[in-house]
Amino acid sequence: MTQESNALDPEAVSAFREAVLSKLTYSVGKDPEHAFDHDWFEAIALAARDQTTDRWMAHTRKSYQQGKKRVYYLSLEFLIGRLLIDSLSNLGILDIAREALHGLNVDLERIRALEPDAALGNGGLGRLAACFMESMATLGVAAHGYGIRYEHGLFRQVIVDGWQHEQTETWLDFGNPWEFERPEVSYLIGFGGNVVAVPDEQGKPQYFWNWAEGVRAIAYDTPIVGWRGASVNTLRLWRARPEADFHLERFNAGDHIGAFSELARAESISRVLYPADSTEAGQELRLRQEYFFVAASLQDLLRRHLKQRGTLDNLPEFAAIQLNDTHPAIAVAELMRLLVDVHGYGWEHGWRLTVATLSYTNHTLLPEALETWPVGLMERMLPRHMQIIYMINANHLDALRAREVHDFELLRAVSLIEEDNGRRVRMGNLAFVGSHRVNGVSALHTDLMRKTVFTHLHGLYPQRITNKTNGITFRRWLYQSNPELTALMVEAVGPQLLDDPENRLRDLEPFAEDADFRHRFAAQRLHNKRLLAAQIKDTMGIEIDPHALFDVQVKRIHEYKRQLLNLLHTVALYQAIRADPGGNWVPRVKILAGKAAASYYQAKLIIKLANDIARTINDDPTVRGLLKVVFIPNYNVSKAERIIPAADLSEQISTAGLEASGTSNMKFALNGALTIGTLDGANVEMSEQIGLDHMFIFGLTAQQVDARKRAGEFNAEASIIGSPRLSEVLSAIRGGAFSADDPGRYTGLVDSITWHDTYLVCADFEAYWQAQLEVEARWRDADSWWRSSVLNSARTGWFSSDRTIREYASDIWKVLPPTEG
Ligand code: 26V
Repeated sequence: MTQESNALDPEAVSAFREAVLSKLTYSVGKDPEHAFDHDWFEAIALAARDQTTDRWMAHTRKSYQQGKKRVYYLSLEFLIGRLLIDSLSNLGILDIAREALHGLNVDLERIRALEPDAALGNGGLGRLAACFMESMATLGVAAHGYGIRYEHGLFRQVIVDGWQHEQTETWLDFGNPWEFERPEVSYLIGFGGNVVAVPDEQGKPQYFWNWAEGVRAIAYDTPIVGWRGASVNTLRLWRARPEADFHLERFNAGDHIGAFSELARAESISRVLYPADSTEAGQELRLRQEYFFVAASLQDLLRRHLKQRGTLDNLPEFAAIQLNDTHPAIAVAELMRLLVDVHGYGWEHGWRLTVATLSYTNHTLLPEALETWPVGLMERMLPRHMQIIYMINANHLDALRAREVHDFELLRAVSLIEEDNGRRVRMGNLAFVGSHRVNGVSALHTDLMRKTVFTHLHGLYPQRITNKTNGITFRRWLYQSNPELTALMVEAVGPQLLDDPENRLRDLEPFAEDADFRHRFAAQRLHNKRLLAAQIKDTMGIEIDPHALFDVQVKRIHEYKRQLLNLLHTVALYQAIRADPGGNWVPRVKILAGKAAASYYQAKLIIKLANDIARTINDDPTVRGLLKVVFIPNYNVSKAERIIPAADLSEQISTAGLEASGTSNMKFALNGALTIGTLDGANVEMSEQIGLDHMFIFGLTAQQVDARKRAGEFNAEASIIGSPRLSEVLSAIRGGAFSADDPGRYTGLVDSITWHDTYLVCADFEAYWQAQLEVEARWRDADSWWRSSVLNSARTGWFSSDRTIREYASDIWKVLPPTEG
């Protein structure tokens, strides 16, 4: 895409070329004659980083002078992906760089593929944090992201004989050209030990925490540049180091391993990202990670605030701290500890400052993902915090009793301590009471927060819960990942589209009626499909027809996301084709990808089933390629950038009420795919924006799902008996039609959904089948399909993360004027 509207400035081209050559020589230490592609990558990245750095300094200086309020986004995950094209594109020098490198016989496309993904996140939550960082820089919101610089990001998925295996991801092996190490920005973080109360002059107890173990947090900064270099913010990630490198006396005494044990223990904190996205909460190392990054970040931001303002009295006027899920919720207790124990504030005053500064985003209502920590563990690891939590809880419950709330069940539900299965601290409740705003990530999800998990707290604090529907950055998910489609759109509606897609995308609507435009739109998308097909052929050896309907489901593998429903449909289609091989079938390619948590057996079995089904169908000559199934291994941000622009059909089929928002749904629609989906998460708002005529909505609603749950209706026998198609599919899978080597492999899986269909896969099967028939009918009517496709792109502007951030900025952080309407 040509984002610089005029012809390239030859001076800029040669200046960039010189900059790259200079980096290659003096920073990488290579002669261009002997440089490997990886050396070129580093040189280009460093040259781009210099340009970012110039703006970064200028912007930071300006923001200090202006004394703006700052936003601090605390997140254990930032799923960034690659940064090369992102930086060049946002700096407005992508074409300049390409041309400059061309002159050196270096192909930017080849170099781009060498950059490892920064996969410091599991899925939607981490990717949202990355989109938000980019949007905040674009909108000029002075923001700092705070997180952990994991040495190993999300594992690499390899598929061996159809099963997922996990391998470590080593993204830092060749260094990281985007970051600046800041050894001088370091804080000591305490763990364990005990608390002593010493009376002050007035006889009031003062609390001193004598921690037993100290770990050092070292800052690493990555500049994040906004669109057209509008502004540059900082992502500050902490690395854990021991207080002392190793124990010299122990080493000299011959204990060569023990001398390093503290080092290993300290460094384990930033060693690896927790690779689960909803299970396995509750391990000690995880709590150490949470406290480590929260404590370092709060010390850092309080130091900055004090340096600028001289007092913490006005903290909420100049700092807004957003907690990305409950992972940083210990911030409530830590901020109180810092204000009261360290900075000498009275409890009440400290509490007012804390609540006014913090806000919390909830990203899931799944019970297994709601964090709670055993009281015993907390007392051992963070004894002072446990006291503070007890104190917050006592005040919280007293305040309710003072308001004549005496209902025992209610008090029990809103308490910060769960008493039922061993005493545990409820981090969601802690985050809720310690924040002035608590938000959900789509209208339905927010509504369900009010009605379910937080219903009692909502009754007590009715103003606190607010909705902020998620968004995505169009710079990455349209301009960078789909440059040709972007160019076509710009040609149609003008270059303003690039600066104001939220409003200007709509200008594409009339083009849905323009046959020539539709043709070109479809042709461009065919080009993307060819690219993906070639990649699949190269990497997996599977031949797919680019003219077939590309039906795509890519996301973490989870029972509630119902990849299984998609697979049941695949088998039903397969059986239908086999029954009538000469029929007039719509050629279709089912594409799936996603990672399962290592310990999530059922999810891993679903991956195996996908691969078993793929092998059987792809090898069956009677199908004649009319149906192909591909499970693309190791799904990540870079693969998403290639897969999403090539999709015709986007699968968003979670059990209604369980997907908080979804964000790939928005990426697909923006790129022209039509959605088949349930009324769940942000699909609801999408159907309002795009129109039901241009999506395939099916299945039980959240209300109907809830009614079944209340009635305990999970037995699927009736659905199976009522659908001969479904029963045939299930008996084939159960009977080993896809697992001849181990015919019983799926017996348990099929039995479990038959007797207890928790995610209502069978209940929704027929509706899904019917919706898929509509998909096929629409696909056959190319005019109608492409009209809808154009309208999907045209009507997705509202899902820009710029809109989402503007809402946070005006309603929660108060760093921008109120939004209209
Ligand atoms: C929970 C846990 C628990 C234990 C270990 C590690 C870990 C990591 C993450 C989580 C929380 C998962 C919540 C989550 O990812 N929610 C997703 O958030 C997206 C952005 O708001 C949203 O689009 C998805 O619908 C929602 O599932």
